[in-house]
Amino acid sequence: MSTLSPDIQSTLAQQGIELPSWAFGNSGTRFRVWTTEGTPRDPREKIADAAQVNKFTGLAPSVALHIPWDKVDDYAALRSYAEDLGVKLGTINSNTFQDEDYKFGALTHENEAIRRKAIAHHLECIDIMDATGSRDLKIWLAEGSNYPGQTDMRARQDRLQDSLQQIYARLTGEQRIVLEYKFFEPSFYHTDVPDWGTSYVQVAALGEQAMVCLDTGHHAPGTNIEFIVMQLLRLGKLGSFDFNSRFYADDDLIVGAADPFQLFRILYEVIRGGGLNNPDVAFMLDQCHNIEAKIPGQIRSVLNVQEMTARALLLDHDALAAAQSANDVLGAQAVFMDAFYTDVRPALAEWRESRGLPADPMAAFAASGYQEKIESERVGGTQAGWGA
Ligand code: PSV
Ligand code: MN
Ligand code: MN
Repeated sequence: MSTLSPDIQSTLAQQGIELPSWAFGNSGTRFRVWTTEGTPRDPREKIADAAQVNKFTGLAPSVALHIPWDKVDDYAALRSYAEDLGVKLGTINSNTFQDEDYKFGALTHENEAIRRKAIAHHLECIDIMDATGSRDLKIWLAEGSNYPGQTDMRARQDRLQDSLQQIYARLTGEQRIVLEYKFFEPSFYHTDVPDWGTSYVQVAALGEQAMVCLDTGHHAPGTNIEFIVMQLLRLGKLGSFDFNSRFYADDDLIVGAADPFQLFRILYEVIRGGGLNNPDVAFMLDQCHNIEAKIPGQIRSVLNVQEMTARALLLDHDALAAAQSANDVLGAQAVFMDAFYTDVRPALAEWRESRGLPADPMAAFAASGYQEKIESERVGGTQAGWGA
């Protein structure tokens, strides 16, 4: 067991991980969307569930919305509803992947009317950000092609830049665009923003208020993700993370579940690059809980991030630097692995109690009766979910 120094404790106290509203709705795969009892029926109920995660962990102070899934008439009212529950509204995610018009593209479409419609959707998202007080507009584009020769990939890059420029021009004050990349899916041959390099090139041409969003599930198997984290931090262009874990494709499983060591390595580079508690780097989850309970699934997720952060903070930087500069391969690796293998759970439980939080948030939530309450109250109505 480790003890956490006062420095580590105060660093941990500032950690905040944004939750995706869609994690609380029903989800599934292309084969079936599973239903669960007590699932939220509207954006308010999703926010209420997210507030529970924050209540039991103190780690999740904001909730990201997805438009139009979380469309409401009055965003200012939604904002005060959230704030009354102790959470803020965070990143606004645009959605150009469920409209028939966007079958062959949205911000890259060669038909000007369709491209204008997609740009208008993003401008509407920025109007929403004005009302919710959100800083970030997250853009993920489901655009690309399935067959070689199907489309002019180069012309699409030019149209994408033009569309992004029009959206960027509408940002006010501190608002930002974060452009998310993904190597495949739903297109299988080419994707218009497939990798961090393309996202970087597109946002660098826009200006300082445009950054890259790194979703941990959006890389080819075997990719060294921490290298990308290092590079983007080095370039001052890492805007946000979408955390989740994967075994095969974009599985959207609980962060740290598939490969805790990878999460540790990423967080080490975040710390090394000054990104932890750096207001320019937003930490978000992008997950779906298809078969497990959703609120505990999110509690488990933020605790996983906190545990790997604490382990990465324990790393002895001086010893590592000394071993590295002596080219002591095994010595450097031992220093690195010592931190990774340190069990921080008892120390974090003590730390939580000292801050008036439950030592075991999973058990405290289970004992709270909240799940039983929503299961009995939220009967009937349309259950909100991925795509609803
Ligand atoms: C796409 O796979 C993605 O990661 C984007 O962030 C979307 O907005 C999100 O999933 C929600 O489905
Ligand atoms: Mn994502
Ligand atoms: Mn994804």
